[in-house]
Amino acid sequence: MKMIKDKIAKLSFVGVLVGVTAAMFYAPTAAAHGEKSQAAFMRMRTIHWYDLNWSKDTVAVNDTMTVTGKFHVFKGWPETVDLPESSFLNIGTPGPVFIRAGSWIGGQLVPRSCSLELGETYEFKVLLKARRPGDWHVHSMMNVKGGGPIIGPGKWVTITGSMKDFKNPITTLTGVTVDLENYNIDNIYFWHAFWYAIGLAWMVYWMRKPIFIPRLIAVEAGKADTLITPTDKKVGIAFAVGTMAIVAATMASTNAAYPITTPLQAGLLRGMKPIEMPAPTVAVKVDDATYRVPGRAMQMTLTVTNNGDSAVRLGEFNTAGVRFLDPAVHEDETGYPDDLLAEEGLTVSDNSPLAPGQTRTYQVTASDAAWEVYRLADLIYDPDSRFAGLLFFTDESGNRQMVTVDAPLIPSFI
Ligand SMILES: [Cu+2]
Repeated sequence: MKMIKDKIAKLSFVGVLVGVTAAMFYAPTAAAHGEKSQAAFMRMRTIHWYDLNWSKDTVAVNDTMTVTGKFHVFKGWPETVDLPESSFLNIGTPGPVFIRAGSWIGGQLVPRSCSLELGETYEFKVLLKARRPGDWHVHSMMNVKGGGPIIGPGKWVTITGSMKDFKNPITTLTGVTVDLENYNIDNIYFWHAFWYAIGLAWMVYWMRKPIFIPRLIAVEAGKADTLITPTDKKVGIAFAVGTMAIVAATMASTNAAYPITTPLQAGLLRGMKPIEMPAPTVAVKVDDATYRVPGRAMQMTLTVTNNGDSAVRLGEFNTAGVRFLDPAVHEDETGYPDDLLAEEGLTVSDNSPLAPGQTRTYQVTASDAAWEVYRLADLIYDPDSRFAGLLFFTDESGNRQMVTVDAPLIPSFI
């Protein structure tokens, strides 16, 4: 019995070793950064990012690039995510590999949090300045207070050059130009070192003499008073008065050196300007929607009515940043991230032009590895099996119009 136990112990130890070693050598390149693990229904039912454009995919240190696009705030916002009354337009990168030189929603600079309205569509732009060389996955992103990060599509961008060359000059209202990259750093180092040294000096002053046992004995023998000499008292007073004097004097000298300072600027920005979206001329009703488990596709039955005056064809279905296209109708020319772009992912039963006034029932299949890679297939684990997305219809003159769809998504099992 003992021998068997020992064997099991040995074997499990070997097992643990093998496991740990394997884990050390297994380092997959992460292609998405956080969004995959979030609940699929939340990604499909919060913010829809579209018309995204990354102005460059290679940029030198100190050069700038922009991330632009639109986002639609879905009106069927999930209960567990607070309403986007206090939201912050962010950019998802691993630290300041870029700095955000500016960000705008509807043409307004948004360095602070802002209020977004459900059902509205906004235009945004983020100006990035390259700082650290490497290959970085740059996401558009919205932080919602009480909700968390809502991560948009990410695209790989390469920064070339050397971080040593990075400069971040800014001219203050007092007319001084400083480099924010290292402005005031020496001053911070100096004052922290200075006060740390004074703290050490105070400790060293007392540590010159034995610290613990003799003092303990002296206190217990009732001779505590002998431990603090008149010189010690004078030194104590010198430290106390000196500290106050230095604080007062340097506070005055700092005020003299920087006579104009303002408090931190903060506060919610309200009244963000949405895009005036034209009323869609195509009406879409989702009759049913299903997805196979396991599988890489979802199917929808749509009843589409064209109320416009030009024939339309369905070119794209977009959900959670994944774009399913019918290449006969629409081809992407924006350099959209490969892993999120299903160039031939949209199959429509009859995608011939839908004439004005006509109604037709479409069988639509959106199919791509992205459905699985981005774990939209994990909707099966979610407590709310509903999806939402954007449909894009293209008319005869090439104009695209967006229609939102939203319906239950029912699994079917093989
Ligand atoms: Cu990423």
